[in-house]
Amino acid sequence: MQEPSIEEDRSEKETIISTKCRFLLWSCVIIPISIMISIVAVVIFIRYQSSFSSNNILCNPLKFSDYTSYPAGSDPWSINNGYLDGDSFLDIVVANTFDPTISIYYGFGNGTFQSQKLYNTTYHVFYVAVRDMNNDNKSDIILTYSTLNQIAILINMGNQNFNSPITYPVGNFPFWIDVSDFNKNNLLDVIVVNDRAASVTILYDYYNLSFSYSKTYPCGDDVTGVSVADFNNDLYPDFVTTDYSDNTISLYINPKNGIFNHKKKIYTSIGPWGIATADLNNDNFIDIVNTNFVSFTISVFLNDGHGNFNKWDTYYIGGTTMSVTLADLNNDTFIDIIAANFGDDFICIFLNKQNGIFEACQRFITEWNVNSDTTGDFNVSAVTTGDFNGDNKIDIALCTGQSTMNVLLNLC
Ligand SMILES: *[C@@H]1O[C@H](CO)[C@@H](O)[C@H](O)[C@H]1NC(C)=O
Ligand SMILES: *[C@@H]1O[C@H](CO)[C@@H](O)[C@H](O)[C@H]1NC(C)=O
Ligand SMILES: *[C@@H]1O[C@H](CO)[C@@H](O)[C@H](O)[C@H]1NC(C)=O
Ligand SMILES: *[C@@H]1O[C@H](CO)[C@@H](O)[C@H](O)[C@H]1NC(C)=O
Ligand SMILES: *[C@@H]1O[C@H](CO)[C@@H](O)[C@H](O)[C@H]1NC(C)=O
Ligand SMILES: *[C@@H]1O[C@H](CO)[C@@H](O)[C@H](O)[C@H]1NC(C)=O
Ligand SMILES: [Ca+2]
Ligand SMILES: [Ca+2]
Ligand SMILES: [Ca+2]
Repeated sequence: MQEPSIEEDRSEKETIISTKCRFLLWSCVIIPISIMISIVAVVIFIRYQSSFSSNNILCNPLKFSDYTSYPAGSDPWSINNGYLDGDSFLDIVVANTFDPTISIYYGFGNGTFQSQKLYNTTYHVFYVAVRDMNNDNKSDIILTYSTLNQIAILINMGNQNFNSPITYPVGNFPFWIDVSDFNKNNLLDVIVVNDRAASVTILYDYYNLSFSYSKTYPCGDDVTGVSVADFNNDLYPDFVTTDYSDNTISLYINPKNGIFNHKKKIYTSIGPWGIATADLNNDNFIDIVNTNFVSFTISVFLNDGHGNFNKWDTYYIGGTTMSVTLADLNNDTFIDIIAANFGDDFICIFLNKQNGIFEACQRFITEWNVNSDTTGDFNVSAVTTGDFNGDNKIDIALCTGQSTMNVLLNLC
């Protein structure tokens, strides 16, 4: 009876040992290995999450035609588009900073344009806006006469004719324009940044070719850009500026009478320049994008739902950048970002991941360096968007330091 007992004892011991072994095996080998594998898997997943999710983004990567190039005047600095003659085809207007002209490219509606038609203005026009100022259903042109401390309005007379520019005094070195109706009396108001006066001027109530009064509001140093939008959803237009030397944006909320009194200073990255506003995450609150000339980036501020912009996301461009515009390029109802690279020959497009977070820059070449020098003279100074060939896809037009205006058609 001893033997079996010993046997039993041994087998019990073996059982205990084998249990211990199994315990050791699990605790010292399999569990740690599983944990390590899981960690590696999670890291890989996080690392490539953007590329997994990008599979859901339409037209990713985007496709555009090679650019078509049109001559412009000397150093075009600003571009915009609208319906400038009687047809339903978009036309493009460019401000030639080192010529006393603007160029208008009348569209054929198929993505091609007539060669530039020049209109006399003055030297050093740094911004061009398009808007029907006198409510006759013909789009007019508003310009900054930057070294004359004026803005100018060209009233559309039809048949590709404009009246001679009528000028209005503003502050020191007007640099950027937006148009709105801040006091909601159905007369348009023009807001102008005065770059060398750290202020904006609002010219109120355009009627019968004149404004009825104006007011000036302080901003940061070397204020560069302005964008008007209703940030707190009270149906009154507010505005935001980029303050280049202060690394801030200045936000003014409309106290519902069109007269502004409280500036909110928000820090952004280094050398804020261009600015644009739109609802980027489809929550019905307007968000802000600005380019940062010095840090080669754009900042994206998402509205917290109360008109507050407490943090920003940064996206890298890889060159000095001024102009930015917002449009849905892949028709998924989420607004994408198009930024011009002034220090190089490409534009950056940031596709929206459908939540206000963006993919990395997709580059599109916009101008070969035709003089084959290496000084970067192909600089993309400004960019605008519109459906230029009537296929319901938003196309891109831009102007460059090579004195060209280039069109890229969306092939999404
Ligand atoms: C666009 O339209 C114009 C004027 O009708 C025509 O001359 C030109 O060939 C067209 N171009 C294309 C690419 O269809
Ligand atoms: C534009 O200016 C040029 C040079 O000053 C002049 O020759 C030309 O006649 C002007 N054109 C118009 C339409 O005023
Ligand atoms: C305004 O002009 C456009 C063409 O530019 C035309 O299609 C539209 O019918 C006009 N609207 C009115 C109210 O006249
Ligand atoms: C428009 O302005 C002109 C010139 O300033 C003036 O003579 C005219 O009476 C004004 N018309 C209206 C309707 O205010
Ligand atoms: C192009 O940009 C560089 C800086 O990025 C600047 O030094 C150069 O003057 C610019 N060229 C033109 C033609 O604007
Ligand atoms: C864009 O989307 C809308 C609605 O989802 C659709 O009706 C339209 O055909 C699309 N346009 C293009 C060019 O795909
Ligand atoms: Ca008009
Ligand atoms: Ca007004
Ligand atoms: Ca508001």
